[in-house]
Amino acid sequence: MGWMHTARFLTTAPELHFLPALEVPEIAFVGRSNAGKSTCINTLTQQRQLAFASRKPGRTQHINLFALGKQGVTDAVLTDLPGYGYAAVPQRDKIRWQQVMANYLVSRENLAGVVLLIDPRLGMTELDEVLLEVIRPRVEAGLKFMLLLTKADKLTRSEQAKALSIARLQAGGGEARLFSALKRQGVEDVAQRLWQWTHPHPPAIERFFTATPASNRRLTLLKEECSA
Ligand SMILES: Nc1nc2c(ncn2[C@@H]2O[C@H](COP(=O)(O)OP(=O)(O)O)[C@@H](O)[C@H]2O)c(=O)[nH]1
Ligand SMILES: [Mg+2]
Repeated sequence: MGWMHTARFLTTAPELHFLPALEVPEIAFVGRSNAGKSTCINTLTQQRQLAFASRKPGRTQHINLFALGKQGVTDAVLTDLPGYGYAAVPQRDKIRWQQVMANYLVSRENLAGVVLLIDPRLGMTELDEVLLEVIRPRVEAGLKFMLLLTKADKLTRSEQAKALSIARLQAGGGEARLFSALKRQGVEDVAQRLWQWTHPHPPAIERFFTATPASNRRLTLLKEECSA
């Protein structure tokens, strides 16, 4: 989907309060390190330099924002949150990072959706579950949520089906999907969902009545009739 390919580096920050306040909807990608997050973002956006932007020294533990939108007009933002659970990271850095992430997920006002990436061969880890708990109140209040099972090419068809049904239960209220960067499985589907999350349709009646000048006149008449 062309829209995702418009992704461009916007900014980077060590924690939430350094990020610019934005009006456009934002979608956060989260997951443990090695879950396939960079590969997924690169595949969806078809841009290798995005992961490169995130990998620059000093930015690996940062929140990185990428702007989306055609003709240079930003209509949505992708957030790349650093991966968690990497064993080699010192304990105090882990705790600091968990706080940065929790703060972002709880407080970012324009956050419209969260994509949680899971390697289905490992399943959900304790930190993934903590993250689910952190966002649960916002999901209940309408935040979009998707569990993305990465590296699906490493599973047989029956393993994929099993992993998906487990994930659907775990996603509690959200949705779950299979994804493979290698086989390009789920790429279009995920891109389309992210578009829908960030471009909610107006109610059907508005869509119908605002289609043409003639239908605009009908809408005006209808509104007058209703208020009469
Ligand atoms: N087979 C396969 N390997 C993948 C896929 N996505 C990522 N990987 C591999 O998994 C490892 C971690 O990926 P990466 O995107 O760096 O994970 P991140 O730490 O979550 O950003 C790398 O060796 C990738 O090549 C996929 O769809 N299929
Ligand atoms: Mg990465």
